[in-house]
Amino acid sequence: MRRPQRRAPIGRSLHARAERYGPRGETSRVASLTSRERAGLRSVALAPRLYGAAADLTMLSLPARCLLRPPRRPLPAPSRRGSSRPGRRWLLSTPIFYVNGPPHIGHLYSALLADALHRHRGLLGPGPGRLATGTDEHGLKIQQAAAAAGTSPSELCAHVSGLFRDLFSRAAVSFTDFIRTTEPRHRRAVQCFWAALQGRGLLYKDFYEGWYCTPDECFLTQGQITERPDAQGRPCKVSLESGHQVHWTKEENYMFKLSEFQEPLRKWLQGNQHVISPEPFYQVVLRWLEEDLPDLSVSRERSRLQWGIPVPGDSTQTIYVWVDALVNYLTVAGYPDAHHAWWPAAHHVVGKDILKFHAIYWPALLMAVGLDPPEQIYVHSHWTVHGQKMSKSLGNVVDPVACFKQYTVDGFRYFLLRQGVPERDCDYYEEKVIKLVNSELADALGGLLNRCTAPSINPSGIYPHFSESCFRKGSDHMDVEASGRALAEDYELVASVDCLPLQVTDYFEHFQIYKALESVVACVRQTNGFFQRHAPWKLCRDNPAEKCWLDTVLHVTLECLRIYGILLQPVIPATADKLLSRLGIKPEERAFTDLTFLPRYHGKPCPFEGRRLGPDTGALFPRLETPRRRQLEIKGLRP
Ligand code: ME8
Repeated sequence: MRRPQRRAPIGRSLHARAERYGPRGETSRVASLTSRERAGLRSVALAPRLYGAAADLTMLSLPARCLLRPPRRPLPAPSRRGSSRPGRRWLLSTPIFYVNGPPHIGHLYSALLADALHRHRGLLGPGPGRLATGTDEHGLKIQQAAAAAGTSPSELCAHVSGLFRDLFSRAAVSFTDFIRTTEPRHRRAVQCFWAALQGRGLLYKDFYEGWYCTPDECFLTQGQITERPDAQGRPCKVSLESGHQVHWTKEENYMFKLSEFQEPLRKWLQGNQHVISPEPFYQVVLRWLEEDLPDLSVSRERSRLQWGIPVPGDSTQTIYVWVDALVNYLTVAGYPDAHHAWWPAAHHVVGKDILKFHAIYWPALLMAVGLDPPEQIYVHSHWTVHGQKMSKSLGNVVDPVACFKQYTVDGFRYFLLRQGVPERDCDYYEEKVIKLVNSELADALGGLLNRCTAPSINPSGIYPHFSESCFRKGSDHMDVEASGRALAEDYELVASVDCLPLQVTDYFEHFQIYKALESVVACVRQTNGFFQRHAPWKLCRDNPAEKCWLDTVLHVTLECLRIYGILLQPVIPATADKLLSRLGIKPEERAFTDLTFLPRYHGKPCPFEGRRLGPDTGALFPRLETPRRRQLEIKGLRP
C-alpha cells in the first residue's frame, strides 16, 4: 500500500484567520496573508453567499488543493455583483434577435449562456429571477427582408419570431418572458421612454448625413468604413467592423445628446470595473470612450422607414430601431409602471458585435432618463464554422435544430457551453462535437454511472454504506495502519470534489462556464481513476472486510456522481435529471444546499445511505456516431 502524503491543515488555520478578519476580509489585513491563503479566503468568503447563514461549515474547511488555484481577478465589491446572494433579484436577458432570417447556432449560444446562468442562480437558493429573450422586429432591415420575400413585415415577423421561440423551447432555455418588439406593451414603453428623453431636453432635430449600414442598422463615420469589391468586382463601401455594405444617407432626424454623457459613462465604468466581463471587453469600451463621442441619430424619416414605432407627436419620423430594441430590457422589467422592483438588476448577455450599443448607447440613454445602467454586461465572442464566419452567401449557416437531431439537445448544449470561450471566437465542426461529447458525456460520465450501478457490482441496487474504518477522516490517514484502505490519491479526490461547488460557482459568477465544466470533467476523470484503482469488481462480497470496502468505494463514487449531477443541471438539465434519478435523488434534494459532499466522511449522517437507487432507464448518454458520409470523406472515399 502506498503511503499517503502528509497534508498541512491549511484549511483549518485559514478558517480561524478568516473568522478574525470578518467574512470578506479587509484589504489591508488580507494583504498580510500569503497569496495561498488569500486564494482560500476568497473561496471561504463566497460560501455565505452560496449557502446562506445555515451553511454547513464542514464544507468550508477547504482542502489544500482548493487553495492552490491560480489567482484570477479579485471578486468585485458585493454591492455591484454577487446576484447569487439569497433574496437578491436578477433579470437576465439575451439580445433580442432580428427576424430577417432563421436562428443559427450563434443565437442559440447567447441563449444558452443566459439560460445556464439563470438556472445556476436558481439553484443557489431563493431569490426571484427572470430570463428574458425575444425578437427585434422593426427597422429597415426587416422592412426590406419582407419585401424581398414578397410578404408583409408582420407576417415575416410572426413566422421567424415563432422559429426563435420554438428553438429556445426545444433547447430547454428556461425563459420567463419572450418579448416581441411589435407588442403593444413594448410600443407603450418605447414611446414613454422617448417622452422622458424629450422631457429632459436631450433630443433635438437636425439634418444628418452619413453612411448607413442597413444590415447593422447603424450610421458609421468615415473612419469606420472601407472600400472593397462587391460580388461583380465593382468598388463598394463597407463597414470596417462587419463587412456589410453601407449607403450614403442624408435626412432630417432627431438627435440624442450622447456627447453629454462621455464623462458620466467614464465615471460609471471606472467605478464599476466588473460591470463588463470578460475584462478585455471592458478595456475596449474604455478605449472607445477616449475617442470623440458624437451625438446619436435616434430617428429615421418615416418616408424611408414605415416599419417601426412613430415618434410621439411627429408623424414624419420613426424611432431608430436600436433605441426601440434596447428599451425591450425595460419593457420586460415592467416599464413604465412597474420596473422599479426589477431595475437595475439587469444582467445582459450580448455578443461582441453589439457591445457598443449595450455598453455606451444604452447606459447613456438610461442615465438620460434618470435610470441606473445595467448591473452587468456579459460579452461573448463568435462561433465560426470550419474557421469561417457564418454567412448566408457562404451557405455555411448551421441550423441548431439539425444539431439537436444529430447530437441531442443536451449533447449540443454541452458542446457549445464547454467549448465556447467568451474571450475568443470558437470554431464549430462536426467531428469536434462528436469527439467531445462521446469522451466526456458518454464515456467518462455515463461510463462511470454505468459501472457503479451495474447489478453485477451492486446487486442490491442501493446507495451502499460508507465505512469510516476503510476510509478514515483527515489527519488519520497520515498513519498507514490507521488509514484503512484509502490511498493518497483517494484523499485528493475527496479534496477536489469538496471544493468543486465553490469553484463552479466562482466560475459561473465570472462568466467562465467553460471553466466550470472543465473542473467538473477533471473531477469525473479523477473519480474514474479512483474506481479503476480499486477495481471493485475484483472484491469479494462474501468476505465481510472486502464487502465493507466495496460498499465504501461504491458510496464514494455515487456521492461524486451526485455532486456532478447537481452541478451539471444548469448545462445539461435532462441528462442531469436522468443521472440524479438513477441515483434515487429526489427533485427537492438537488439544490446547491444539497452539495455537502460525502457527509459520512465528515462524521455526519448521509440521507441517501441505504436508500434504493432509481430505476435503470438505459445509458446515461448515447454515444454519437460520425455519419457514414463523413466517414467516407475522412477515408478519402468521397469527394
Ligand atoms: O444584433 N456567434 O440582433 P442579431 C455567436 N437585434 N453569437 C452570435 C453569432 C455568432 N456567429 N451571430 C450572432 C441584433 N450571435 C439586435 C440586438 S438587443 C437589444 C438587439 C448572437 O439577430 C450574438 O449574441 O443580429 C449577437 O450579439 C446577436 O446574436 C446578434 O443578433
